[in-house]
Amino acid sequence: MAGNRTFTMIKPDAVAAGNTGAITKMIEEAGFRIIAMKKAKLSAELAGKFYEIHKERPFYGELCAYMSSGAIVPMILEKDDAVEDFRKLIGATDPKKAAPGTIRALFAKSIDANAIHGSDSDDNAALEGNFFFSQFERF
Ligand code: 3AN
Repeated sequence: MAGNRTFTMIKPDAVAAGNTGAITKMIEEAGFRIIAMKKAKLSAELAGKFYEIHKERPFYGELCAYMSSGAIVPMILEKDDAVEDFRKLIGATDPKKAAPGTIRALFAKSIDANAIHGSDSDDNAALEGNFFFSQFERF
């Protein structure tokens, strides 16, 4: 059964461009409730831990350097079918392939600086949410 929570993170390119508010507005207007949210900055070491599942991929080093290059805005979100519906809202990894009107089509600069992260499964949503937030930071 599909779960009702997902995890997202507005990435350094979108935060630096001043798009945090516009992206958060799209998320709320699409029916997601914000359970937890903060502004943070990952060290390269913590970015490496977060993206450990991509360790063997050729872009891993670049990805960790990029994700620790500036502020991010992680959030836990709630909605029915949260993981699947949120992946639809953000669009494909490569913004050139992202459907019109999706967050990545509107705000992403490139395949690595692609504006926003969205969990790919219920299990990863729980792990990723726990990586950033303790129990008392959830509302
Ligand atoms: P998604 O975030 O859409 O689930 P994944 O899980 O394939 O995409 O990749 C994780 C992250 O790695 C992406 N958000 C993107 O920032 C980066 N990435 C994926 N593919 C590439 C690539 N070919 N070159 C550089 N970075 C990439």
